[in-house]
Amino acid sequence: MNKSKLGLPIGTTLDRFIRRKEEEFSFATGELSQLLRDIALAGKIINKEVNKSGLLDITGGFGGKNVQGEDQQKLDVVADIRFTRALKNGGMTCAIVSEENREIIHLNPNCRYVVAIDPLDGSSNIDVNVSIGTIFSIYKRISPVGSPVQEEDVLQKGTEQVVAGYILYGSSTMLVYTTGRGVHGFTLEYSLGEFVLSNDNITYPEDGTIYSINEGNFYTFDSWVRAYIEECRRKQMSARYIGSLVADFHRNMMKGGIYLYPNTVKYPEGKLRLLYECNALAFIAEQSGGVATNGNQRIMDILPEALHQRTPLYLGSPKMVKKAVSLIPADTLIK
Ligand code: AHM
Ligand code: MG
Repeated sequence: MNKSKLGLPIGTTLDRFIRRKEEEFSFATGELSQLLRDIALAGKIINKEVNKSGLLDITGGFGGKNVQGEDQQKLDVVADIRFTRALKNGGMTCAIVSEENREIIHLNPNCRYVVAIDPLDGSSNIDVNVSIGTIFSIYKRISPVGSPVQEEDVLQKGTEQVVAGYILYGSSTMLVYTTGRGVHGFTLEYSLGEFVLSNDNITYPEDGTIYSINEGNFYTFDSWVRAYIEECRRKQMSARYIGSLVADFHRNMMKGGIYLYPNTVKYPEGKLRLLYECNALAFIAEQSGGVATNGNQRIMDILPEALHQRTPLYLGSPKMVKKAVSLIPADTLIK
């Protein structure tokens, strides 16, 4: 049998893997394991909807706007409902912060976990059969269990995450997560309807040859970003940009590369959201050997001030990120 580095066979179901690894959770009561299983279950349901989206009338605009003023896709809304329902019914979550909701969603105050989630990221790719993803972070609340959830419970630094992960709805569907002890990847085995271990202890290559950035914004970037891109071009690196953060991240983690979403004229604070997009990927990157920074601060050290706060993001192989941020002029304060 093909054994993984952890001694568990490749093909072990996520369920069994979580049970075997329960001792990894610092406060192993089984609640976190259940919560992770709830997310996986909702992911399988979303996966079904994503797969048949061309057949049903669920692609395209919903007609509404999310809190960022962006058009909501029907599948964005569907995914938000599915995850909220799964977390509510699972009974382990006291509150959710979601890209699709302006305010905190309060669930059972007798629970101790807060979930920050982007239910369906890369929404501009939904209609065109291109990879999309779900991103999630789990935090332990600070205020006492049983009391109403406070802002301080959700505005925690990324360093406080107890679990982070993503689901990639790509050429195959994968769930990748970390509890702070390595990064493990599970592929959805369709005939079983189960996520099974396919990539354990994933290692982010120290260096790489892929750079991922929306180069259409070239002239709106700071000069140091333009200089970095020009260097990538001179070195004939590969430009790869899907426009779905999870897919771009996953490829770069597997092959070695850098993802950049700098501040631009349109997005002076950067586009990506700290709580439910950047922190989870930063945790996974660091756990696998990568780096995540906003240019002058480690992403996970940023103390969030608002639920939907944005940040510039430079994420990837340590050597590449180090090179990129070394070009930032000392007197430039990047937000
Ligand atoms: P979304 O949450 O509205 O889907 O936006 C986030 C997405 C990321 O997945 C992706 O990396 C980025 O926005 C792409 O932005 P752009 O189209 O400006 O390059
Ligand atoms: Mg998003």
